[in-house]
Amino acid sequence: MNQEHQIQSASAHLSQRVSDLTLLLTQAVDALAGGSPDLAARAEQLRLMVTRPPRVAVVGRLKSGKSTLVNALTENLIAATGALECTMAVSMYHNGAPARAEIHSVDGQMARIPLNNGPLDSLPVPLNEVDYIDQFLPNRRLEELTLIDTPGTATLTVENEQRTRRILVDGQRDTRRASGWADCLVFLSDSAPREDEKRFLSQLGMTPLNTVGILSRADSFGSGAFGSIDPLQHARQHANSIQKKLVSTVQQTIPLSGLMAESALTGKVTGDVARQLAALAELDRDDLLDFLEADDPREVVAGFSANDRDDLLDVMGEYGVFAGRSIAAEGGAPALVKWMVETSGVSELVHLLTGDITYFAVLQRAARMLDVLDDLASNHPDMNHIRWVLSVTLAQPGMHFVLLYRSYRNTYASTPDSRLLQLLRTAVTAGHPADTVNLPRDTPVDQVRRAIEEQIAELQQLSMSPLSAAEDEARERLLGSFQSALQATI
Ligand SMILES: Nc1nc2c(ncn2[C@@H]2O[C@H](COP(=O)(O)OP(=O)(O)OP(=O)(O)O)[C@@H](O)[C@H]2O)c(=O)[nH]1
Ligand SMILES: [Mg+2]
Repeated sequence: MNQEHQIQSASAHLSQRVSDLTLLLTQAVDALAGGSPDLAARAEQLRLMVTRPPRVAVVGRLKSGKSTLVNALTENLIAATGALECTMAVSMYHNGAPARAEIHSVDGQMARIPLNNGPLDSLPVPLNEVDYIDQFLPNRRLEELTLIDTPGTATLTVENEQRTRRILVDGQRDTRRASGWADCLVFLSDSAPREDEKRFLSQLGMTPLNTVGILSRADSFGSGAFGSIDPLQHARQHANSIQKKLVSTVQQTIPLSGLMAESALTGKVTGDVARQLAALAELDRDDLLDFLEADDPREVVAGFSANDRDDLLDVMGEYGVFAGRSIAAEGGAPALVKWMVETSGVSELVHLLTGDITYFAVLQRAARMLDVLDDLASNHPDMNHIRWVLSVTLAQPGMHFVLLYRSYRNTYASTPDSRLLQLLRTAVTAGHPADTVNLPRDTPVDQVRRAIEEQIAELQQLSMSPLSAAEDEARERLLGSFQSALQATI
């Protein structure tokens, strides 16, 4: 089997697992609801959590391009960008009709505003009374993913950071808010993340498996469009070096131009834009710089007002103008849009978010659900019913992967440099005995067995060395997992 086939079939078995797990968790919720009226109410929140599309929280520094990315992902101008007050509240984006915003206040009130064209641009209550905003839009991408756009985190904007924390950090501890919990994370940064950002990330309870890093504003990276190195290439190299530093925090770091993706995918790149750009194709570098900087660009290109030029820059950015003009001249708007989507990095992100990340997102929510059940099983008056639900749920074979993932999450939180993490990560995605020991699936079975046996022996040896409580549990789970892989080779 060639490499590509292996990858495809690997993802296919993960998407099957996503459906199996969703069914299993829904059954657990049904069983929980049968307990008492109070449990039924709690079950309702959990049901919303386990049945909705995976929810991606978009977090990052102030003005790092979070809302622009939400627009690019939904191919719709739904998230306000720039300086509006509503960019300072947490907004959740869901698929739904009619298009509307529901503004939830901290006192539990809700105000509904219809959305006709364009994003919500004002708030019906003072910002400091807003808890969060639900926004509904009939949208294909939102059928696959729901999104949480957060106000920028930065020490300069303490209130913004508090609003983000209230939903993403404190909200996690509140089961009445389970339907709002995030299942995975996109973290934007336009340079290497700072210590306070890494600390913030660690408080969100995610793992590197469900966290994607974005090196944002890649089109203006380094010295920008007019520097000696292409900014997108420069960003790609830099993303690789950031990834090396962040390997214990994010699964992958993708360089991205949200601006180019947003413009190309939301219909801003019109025939007029392409024609205007094409008119700049023959300018040399210095003339183009003059054109961009002149008070009156008509001095450089006839018929171009300062407004036209600024509008063009808003749509394309400097790099888009610089590198896109020859493409516009040759192929018009269709070629320009295609180039912008390809260069922006957005396809890579969509592929990741709608692919394997979905599996980790479902594992994350399943692990959360187990936490809730564990907690209720020791604190709720109806604990016998909950213990029954837990025992039936845990006995399902599909839960094996949830328990492995929970072990991964707990080990990551307590011992982030544990060598068991790599083994857990492999075990959680394996769909074939050979996968568990990183061998190709067509490896002779004896060789696979030997590798698994060696792994088991190594794990048994580990009982002699000092391990954290989470590592100890991880070791047990891994032993179980390798033993079943061994059984499966017979
Ligand atoms: N050149 C360039 N500009 C971008 C990019 N993404 C966003 N911007 C611009 O940066 C400004 C801020 O973008 P937003 O998407 O509002 O950023 P944000 O992170 O949501 O900002 P806050 O919510 O206020 O923290 C806007 O003017 C965008 O047009 C990008 O990829 N390249
Ligand atoms: Mg924003």
